[in-house]
Amino acid sequence: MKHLISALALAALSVTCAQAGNPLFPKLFTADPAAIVDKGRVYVYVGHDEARPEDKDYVMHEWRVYSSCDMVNWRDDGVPLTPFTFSWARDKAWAADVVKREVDGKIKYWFYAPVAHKTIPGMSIGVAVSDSPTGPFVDARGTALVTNDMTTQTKISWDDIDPGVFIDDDGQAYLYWGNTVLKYAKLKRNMTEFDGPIHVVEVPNFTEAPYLHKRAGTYYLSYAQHFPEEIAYMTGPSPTGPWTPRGVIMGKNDKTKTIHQAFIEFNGKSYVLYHNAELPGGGEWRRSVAVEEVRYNADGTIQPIAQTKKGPKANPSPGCKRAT
Ligand code: FUB
Repeated sequence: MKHLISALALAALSVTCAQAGNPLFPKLFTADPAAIVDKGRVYVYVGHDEARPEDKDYVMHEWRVYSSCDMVNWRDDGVPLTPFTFSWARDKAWAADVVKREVDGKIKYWFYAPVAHKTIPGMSIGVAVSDSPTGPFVDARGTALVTNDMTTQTKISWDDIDPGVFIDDDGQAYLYWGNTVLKYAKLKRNMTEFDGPIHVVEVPNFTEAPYLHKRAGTYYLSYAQHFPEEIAYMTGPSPTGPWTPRGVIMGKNDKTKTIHQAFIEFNGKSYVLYHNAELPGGGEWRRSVAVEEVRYNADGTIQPIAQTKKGPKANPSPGCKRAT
Protein backbone atom coordinates (compact mmCIF):
# COMPACT_ATOMS: atom_id res chain seq x y z
CA MET A 1 0.00 0.00 0.00
CA LYS A 2 2.82 2.35 1.03
CA HIS A 3 4.54 1.62 -2.32
CA LEU A 4 1.34 2.31 -4.23
CA ILE A 5 0.90 5.67 -2.47
CA SER A 6 4.52 6.68 -3.23
CA ALA A 7 4.12 5.58 -6.85
CA LEU A 8 0.94 7.67 -7.15
CA ALA A 9 2.66 10.66 -5.50
CA LEU A 10 5.58 10.30 -7.91
CA ALA A 11 3.24 10.07 -10.90
CA ALA A 12 1.37 13.19 -9.72
CA LEU A 13 4.69 15.00 -9.26
CA SER A 14 5.88 14.01 -12.71
CA VAL A 15 2.62 15.34 -14.24
CA THR A 16 3.00 18.64 -12.34
CA CYS A 17 6.65 19.01 -13.31
CA ALA A 18 6.29 17.74 -16.85
CA GLN A 19 7.31 20.05 -19.63
CA ALA A 20 6.03 20.10 -23.17
CA GLY A 21 9.26 19.25 -24.83
CA ASN A 22 9.83 20.86 -28.21
CA PRO A 23 9.00 20.09 -30.95
CA LEU A 24 5.46 19.48 -29.73
CA PHE A 25 4.29 16.83 -32.19
CA PRO A 26 7.12 14.34 -32.73
CA LYS A 27 5.29 11.95 -35.09
CA LEU A 28 4.85 14.32 -38.06
CA PHE A 29 6.50 17.34 -39.58
CA THR A 30 4.23 20.31 -38.84
CA ALA A 31 4.31 24.05 -39.55
CA ASP A 32 2.43 27.35 -39.31
CA PRO A 33 0.63 27.02 -35.95
CA ALA A 34 -2.67 28.73 -35.19
CA ALA A 35 -4.38 28.34 -31.83
CA ILE A 36 -7.63 28.89 -29.95
CA VAL A 37 -8.76 28.10 -26.42
CA ASP A 38 -12.22 26.58 -26.05
CA LYS A 39 -13.80 25.31 -22.81
CA GLY A 40 -10.42 25.34 -21.08
CA ARG A 41 -8.70 23.27 -23.78
CA VAL A 42 -6.12 24.66 -26.19
CA TYR A 43 -6.40 23.63 -29.84
CA VAL A 44 -3.38 23.99 -32.12
CA TYR A 45 -3.92 23.85 -35.88
CA VAL A 46 -0.92 23.10 -38.08
CA GLY A 47 -0.09 22.47 -41.69
CA HIS A 48 1.31 18.99 -42.32
CA ASP A 49 4.73 19.15 -44.03
CA GLU A 50 4.71 16.02 -46.17
CA ALA A 51 7.86 16.78 -48.22
CA ARG A 52 10.33 13.88 -48.57
CA PRO A 53 13.97 14.60 -47.72
CA GLU A 54 14.75 14.98 -51.44
CA ASP A 55 11.88 17.42 -52.15
CA LYS A 56 12.69 21.07 -52.76
CA ASP A 57 9.36 22.74 -52.02
CA TYR A 58 6.41 22.57 -49.64
CA VAL A 59 4.22 19.48 -49.94
CA MET A 60 1.16 20.28 -47.82
CA HIS A 61 -2.14 18.50 -48.49
CA GLU A 62 -3.88 18.79 -45.11
CA TRP A 63 -4.22 20.72 -41.88
CA ARG A 64 -4.17 18.84 -38.61
CA VAL A 65 -5.39 19.75 -35.12
CA TYR A 66 -4.01 18.77 -31.72
CA SER A 67 -5.42 19.72 -28.33
CA SER A 68 -4.27 19.80 -24.74
CA CYS A 69 -5.48 20.50 -21.20
CA ASP A 70 -2.04 21.54 -19.95
CA MET A 71 0.24 22.47 -22.89
CA VAL A 72 2.22 19.27 -22.28
CA ASN A 73 0.01 16.26 -23.07
CA TRP A 74 -1.39 16.51 -26.59
CA ARG A 75 -4.30 14.67 -28.16
CA ASP A 76 -4.22 14.11 -31.92
CA ASP A 77 -7.63 15.35 -33.13
CA GLY A 78 -6.98 14.42 -36.74
CA VAL A 79 -7.58 16.29 -39.98
CA PRO A 80 -10.32 18.93 -39.66
CA LEU A 81 -10.16 19.90 -43.36
CA THR A 82 -7.97 19.86 -46.44
CA PRO A 83 -7.62 22.27 -49.38
CA PHE A 84 -10.06 19.97 -51.21
CA THR A 85 -12.77 21.08 -48.76
CA PHE A 86 -12.94 24.06 -51.17
CA SER A 87 -14.17 22.82 -54.59
CA TRP A 88 -12.47 25.84 -56.23
CA ALA A 89 -9.05 25.16 -54.67
CA ARG A 90 -6.14 23.24 -56.13
CA ASP A 91 -4.02 22.28 -53.08
CA LYS A 92 -1.46 23.83 -50.72
CA ALA A 93 -2.55 23.75 -47.09
CA TRP A 94 -0.53 26.81 -46.11
CA ALA A 95 -0.67 28.87 -42.91
CA ALA A 96 -4.27 29.14 -41.65
CA ASP A 97 -5.90 30.91 -38.71
CA VAL A 98 -8.97 30.01 -36.67
CA VAL A 99 -11.42 31.91 -34.49
CA LYS A 100 -14.57 31.10 -32.51
CA ARG A 101 -17.63 33.30 -32.95
CA GLU A 102 -21.38 33.04 -32.51
CA VAL A 103 -23.25 33.76 -35.73
CA ASP A 104 -27.05 33.54 -36.01
CA GLY A 105 -27.28 32.34 -32.40
CA LYS A 106 -24.88 29.39 -32.86
CA ILE A 107 -21.27 29.10 -31.72
CA LYS A 108 -19.14 28.32 -34.75
CA TYR A 109 -15.46 27.92 -35.52
CA TRP A 110 -14.15 29.87 -38.53
CA PHE A 111 -11.09 28.65 -40.41
CA TYR A 112 -9.27 31.05 -42.78
CA ALA A 113 -7.28 28.99 -45.24
CA PRO A 114 -4.70 30.04 -47.83
CA VAL A 115 -4.86 27.67 -50.80
CA ALA A 116 -3.88 27.68 -54.47
CA HIS A 117 -6.84 28.65 -56.66
CA LYS A 118 -7.85 26.33 -59.53
CA THR A 119 -8.77 29.02 -62.04
CA ILE A 120 -7.44 32.36 -60.75
CA PRO A 121 -3.63 32.18 -60.84
CA GLY A 122 -1.94 32.48 -57.45
CA MET A 123 -2.76 31.89 -53.82
CA SER A 124 -6.13 32.82 -52.36
CA ILE A 125 -7.89 32.69 -49.00
CA GLY A 126 -11.03 30.65 -48.30
CA VAL A 127 -13.28 30.52 -45.23
CA ALA A 128 -14.52 27.26 -43.73
CA VAL A 129 -16.87 26.77 -40.80
CA SER A 130 -17.64 24.05 -38.29
CA ASP A 131 -19.77 23.46 -35.18
CA SER A 132 -16.74 21.93 -33.46
CA PRO A 133 -13.12 23.08 -33.03
CA THR A 134 -12.00 19.71 -34.41
CA GLY A 135 -14.20 19.90 -37.49
CA PRO A 136 -15.25 18.70 -39.92
CA PHE A 137 -15.14 22.15 -41.55
CA VAL A 138 -17.13 22.97 -44.70
CA ASP A 139 -16.68 25.79 -47.20
CA ALA A 140 -18.60 28.78 -45.77
CA ARG A 141 -18.80 30.78 -49.04
CA GLY A 142 -18.40 28.51 -52.06
CA THR A 143 -15.84 30.98 -53.45
CA ALA A 144 -12.56 32.48 -52.23
CA LEU A 145 -12.73 35.51 -49.94
CA VAL A 146 -9.44 36.85 -51.36
CA THR A 147 -7.92 36.06 -54.75
CA ASN A 148 -4.58 37.19 -56.13
CA ASP A 149 -6.18 39.49 -58.69
CA MET A 150 -7.85 41.53 -55.91
CA THR A 151 -4.50 42.89 -54.71
CA THR A 152 -2.06 44.48 -57.14
CA GLN A 153 0.67 46.02 -54.96
CA THR A 154 3.14 43.28 -55.94
CA LYS A 155 3.30 40.91 -58.91
CA ILE A 156 4.18 37.81 -56.86
CA SER A 157 1.51 35.11 -56.87
CA TRP A 158 1.82 34.29 -53.16
CA ASP A 159 1.13 37.70 -51.60
CA ASP A 160 -2.40 36.67 -50.50
CA ILE A 161 -1.46 34.17 -47.81
CA ASP A 162 -1.10 33.89 -44.04
CA PRO A 163 -4.46 35.16 -42.76
CA GLY A 164 -4.52 36.36 -39.15
CA VAL A 165 -8.08 36.86 -37.87
CA PHE A 166 -8.92 38.92 -34.78
CA ILE A 167 -12.21 39.87 -33.11
CA ASP A 168 -12.12 42.99 -30.96
CA ASP A 169 -14.11 43.42 -27.74
CA ASP A 170 -16.70 45.52 -29.61
CA GLY A 171 -17.37 42.53 -31.92
CA GLN A 172 -15.63 43.96 -35.00
CA ALA A 173 -13.56 41.30 -36.77
CA TYR A 174 -10.43 42.05 -38.80
CA LEU A 175 -8.49 39.94 -41.27
CA TYR A 176 -4.80 40.73 -41.68
CA TRP A 177 -2.81 38.81 -44.31
CA GLY A 178 0.02 39.06 -46.79
CA ASN A 179 3.46 38.21 -48.00
CA THR A 180 5.78 41.14 -48.81
CA VAL A 181 2.82 43.53 -48.55
CA LEU A 182 0.79 43.62 -45.32
CA LYS A 183 -2.95 44.08 -45.86
CA TYR A 184 -6.06 44.11 -43.72
CA ALA A 185 -9.83 44.48 -44.08
CA LYS A 186 -12.79 44.50 -41.72
CA LEU A 187 -15.05 41.45 -41.77
CA LYS A 188 -18.82 41.57 -41.60
CA ARG A 189 -20.55 39.95 -38.63
CA ASN A 190 -21.15 36.86 -40.82
CA MET A 191 -17.34 36.33 -40.97
CA THR A 192 -17.49 35.45 -44.67
CA GLU A 193 -17.47 38.89 -46.36
CA PHE A 194 -15.37 42.01 -46.17
CA ASP A 195 -16.98 45.11 -44.77
CA GLY A 196 -15.16 47.87 -46.64
CA PRO A 197 -11.92 48.20 -48.59
CA ILE A 198 -8.61 46.38 -48.33
CA HIS A 199 -5.97 48.57 -46.66
CA VAL A 200 -2.19 48.33 -46.94
CA VAL A 201 0.04 48.83 -43.89
CA GLU A 202 3.57 49.98 -44.66
CA VAL A 203 5.92 47.87 -42.52
CA PRO A 204 9.67 47.91 -43.26
CA ASN A 205 11.14 44.42 -43.85
CA PHE A 206 7.72 42.73 -43.56
CA THR A 207 7.80 39.20 -44.96
CA GLU A 208 4.63 37.36 -43.84
CA ALA A 209 2.64 35.82 -40.96
CA PRO A 210 0.80 38.86 -39.52
CA TYR A 211 -0.87 38.03 -36.21
CA LEU A 212 -2.99 40.45 -34.19
CA HIS A 213 -3.67 39.96 -30.50
CA LYS A 214 -4.73 42.19 -27.61
CA ARG A 215 -3.57 42.23 -24.02
CA ALA A 216 -4.42 44.69 -21.24
CA GLY A 217 -5.80 47.21 -23.72
CA THR A 218 -2.76 47.14 -26.03
CA TYR A 219 -2.93 45.70 -29.56
CA TYR A 220 0.05 43.65 -30.74
CA LEU A 221 0.72 43.12 -34.45
CA SER A 222 3.45 40.51 -34.78
CA TYR A 223 4.92 39.25 -38.04
CA ALA A 224 7.87 37.51 -39.68
CA GLN A 225 10.47 39.93 -41.01
CA HIS A 226 13.50 39.49 -43.32
CA PHE A 227 14.35 36.09 -44.84
CA PRO A 228 15.51 33.95 -43.03
CA GLU A 229 12.72 35.14 -40.82
CA GLU A 230 12.70 36.47 -37.28
CA ILE A 231 9.63 37.39 -35.23
CA ALA A 232 9.09 41.14 -34.82
CA TYR A 233 6.13 43.08 -33.47
CA MET A 234 4.55 46.48 -33.14
CA THR A 235 2.06 47.82 -30.62
CA GLY A 236 -0.82 50.23 -31.03
CA PRO A 237 -3.89 51.71 -29.36
CA SER A 238 -6.35 50.16 -31.84
CA PRO A 239 -6.59 47.11 -34.15
CA THR A 240 -5.49 49.33 -37.02
CA GLY A 241 -2.69 51.23 -35.27
CA PRO A 242 -1.01 53.66 -35.42
CA TRP A 243 1.77 51.14 -34.89
CA THR A 244 4.98 51.60 -32.89
CA PRO A 245 7.74 49.16 -33.94
CA ARG A 246 9.02 47.18 -30.94
CA GLY A 247 11.74 45.09 -32.56
CA VAL A 248 12.62 41.41 -32.71
CA ILE A 249 11.50 38.95 -30.03
CA MET A 250 12.64 35.66 -31.55
CA GLY A 251 15.67 35.15 -33.79
CA LYS A 252 15.88 33.13 -36.97
CA ASN A 253 16.00 29.34 -37.22
CA ASP A 254 19.08 27.31 -38.19
CA LYS A 255 17.39 24.74 -40.43
CA THR A 256 14.46 26.54 -42.02
CA LYS A 257 14.04 30.13 -43.16
CA THR A 258 10.43 30.45 -41.98
CA ILE A 259 9.17 30.75 -38.38
CA HIS A 260 5.38 31.62 -38.36
CA GLN A 261 4.17 32.63 -34.86
CA ALA A 262 0.79 32.67 -33.07
CA PHE A 263 0.18 34.13 -29.60
CA ILE A 264 -2.29 32.67 -27.14
CA GLU A 265 -3.44 33.15 -23.54
CA PHE A 266 -4.11 29.82 -21.85
CA ASN A 267 -5.04 29.23 -18.21
CA GLY A 268 -3.50 32.48 -16.96
CA LYS A 269 -0.27 32.28 -18.94
CA SER A 270 0.88 33.66 -22.29
CA TYR A 271 2.45 31.53 -24.99
CA VAL A 272 3.86 31.82 -28.48
CA LEU A 273 3.66 28.93 -30.93
CA TYR A 274 6.11 28.94 -33.84
CA HIS A 275 7.99 26.46 -35.98
CA ASN A 276 11.59 25.48 -36.46
CA ALA A 277 12.98 22.30 -38.04
CA GLU A 278 14.45 20.60 -34.99
CA LEU A 279 12.71 17.23 -35.34
CA PRO A 280 15.26 14.62 -36.53
CA GLY A 281 15.30 14.65 -40.34
CA GLY A 282 13.87 18.18 -40.38
CA GLY A 283 14.72 20.87 -42.89
CA GLU A 284 13.40 23.76 -44.96
CA TRP A 285 10.21 21.94 -45.97
CA ARG A 286 10.11 19.49 -43.02
CA ARG A 287 9.36 21.77 -40.09
CA SER A 288 8.17 21.23 -36.53
CA VAL A 289 5.88 23.28 -34.28
CA ALA A 290 7.09 24.36 -30.84
CA VAL A 291 5.82 26.50 -27.96
CA GLU A 292 7.38 28.89 -25.42
CA GLU A 293 5.98 30.90 -22.54
CA VAL A 294 5.82 34.64 -23.19
CA ARG A 295 6.62 37.23 -20.53
CA TYR A 296 5.46 40.83 -20.76
CA ASN A 297 7.24 43.75 -19.11
CA ALA A 298 5.31 46.21 -16.92
CA ASP A 299 5.16 48.66 -19.86
CA GLY A 300 3.48 46.00 -22.05
CA THR A 301 6.51 45.20 -24.19
CA ILE A 302 7.38 41.54 -24.77
CA GLN A 303 10.61 40.09 -23.37
CA PRO A 304 12.93 38.36 -25.89
CA ILE A 305 11.89 34.72 -26.33
CA ALA A 306 14.49 31.97 -26.55
CA GLN A 307 13.74 28.75 -28.39
CA THR A 308 14.06 25.85 -25.94
CA LYS A 309 14.00 22.07 -26.10
CA LYS A 310 12.18 21.82 -22.75
CA GLY A 311 9.25 24.09 -23.61
CA PRO A 312 6.94 25.49 -20.91
CA LYS A 313 6.00 23.74 -17.69
CA ALA A 314 2.70 21.90 -17.49
CA ASN A 315 -0.21 24.29 -16.89
CA PRO A 316 -3.21 22.08 -16.05
CA SER A 317 -6.41 23.88 -16.91
CA PRO A 318 -9.17 23.25 -14.34
CA GLY A 319 -11.86 23.82 -16.98
CA CYS A 320 -10.60 21.02 -19.19
CA LYS A 321 -11.78 17.43 -19.42
CA ARG A 322 -8.58 15.46 -19.82
CA ALA A 323 -9.60 12.72 -22.31
CA THR A 324 -6.37 12.01 -24.19
O1 FUB B 1 3.91 26.84 -44.97
C1 FUB B 1 3.89 27.58 -46.15
C2 FUB B 1 4.32 29.02 -45.91
O2 FUB B 1 5.60 29.03 -45.28
C3 FUB B 1 3.45 29.79 -44.94
O3 FUB B 1 2.29 30.29 -45.53
C4 FUB B 1 4.40 30.83 -44.45
O4 FUB B 1 3.98 31.49 -43.28
C5 FUB B 1 5.66 30.05 -44.27
O5 FUB B 1 5.70 29.43 -43.02
